[in-house]
Amino acid sequence: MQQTTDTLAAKFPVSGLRFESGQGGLIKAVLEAADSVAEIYLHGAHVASYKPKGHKPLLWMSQRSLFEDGKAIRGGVPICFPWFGPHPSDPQLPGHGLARVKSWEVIAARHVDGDALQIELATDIDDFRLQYRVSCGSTLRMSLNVQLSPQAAGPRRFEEALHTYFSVNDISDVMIEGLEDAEYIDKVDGGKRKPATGSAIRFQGECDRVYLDTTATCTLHDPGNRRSIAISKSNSQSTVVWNPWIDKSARMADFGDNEWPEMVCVETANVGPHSIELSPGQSHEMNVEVAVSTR
Ligand code: TA6
Repeated sequence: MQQTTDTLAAKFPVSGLRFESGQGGLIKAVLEAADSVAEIYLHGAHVASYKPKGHKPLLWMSQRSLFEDGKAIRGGVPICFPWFGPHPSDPQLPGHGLARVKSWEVIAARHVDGDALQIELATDIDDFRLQYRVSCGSTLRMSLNVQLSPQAAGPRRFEEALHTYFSVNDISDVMIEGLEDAEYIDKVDGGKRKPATGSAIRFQGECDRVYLDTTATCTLHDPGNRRSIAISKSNSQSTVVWNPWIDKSARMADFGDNEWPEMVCVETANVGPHSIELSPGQSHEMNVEVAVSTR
């Protein structure tokens, strides 16, 4: 079925759900729940915004983001799959994989847990079937289910990340708790593996760290917005923390030179040593829940 705003509205007549032409003419689903509103583009199944009632938007979006087929959206929650970062052998392939630069199909929409609205999108990449559920309510819940086709010739391995960009008042005042006991790969220092720091994360420069063997809930303290954000997860062993700071921001065309103080990524992932191997017919589901509280 050709997905247009009209055919989608007719196929998914769920109260609080509508489909609109968004930025760049890309179709987005707007989920208006009792306690929050969210926007998800079919392009990349990309959660572009989430705003709980009484709070400023939780997710950050660059003013310079592209909204074009084949290009990643800079902000919100990009889905990284089936590889994380540059492709291991072919630099011509898109960074962070194919899932975020292709259009997905809406396959379901429903009310869940009383007053939350849920939309489900799906796509096929190689022998993998991806189904992604986004639930918009008093919290934001995202579940990425990956199944390897029963017809696949043999086991296949993949990396995945929900590369969430959080909006903060000023990165210099931000503190992240939850990763004090995790070793990490420091991509700002040659990819060296480093011991756990034993302390909360604060930012005084570019930060690009893959925390390992961690299932911990992270708490992002954002005093300038008088809020904290709890990021809890399941079936994820890696957490990535990123702020590009000044120089890296200036090198990205789709990232404003002065935007770096207002964002930080805390990414729910299975990457590097935590990549996932599936046998034909097997599936894996990674989940994350984002909850805001006033400080
Ligand atoms: O998650 C952090 C990271 O891997 C950084 O190294 C930086 O490249 C960021 O992702 C953004 O990647 P992108 O391909 O979206 O520009």
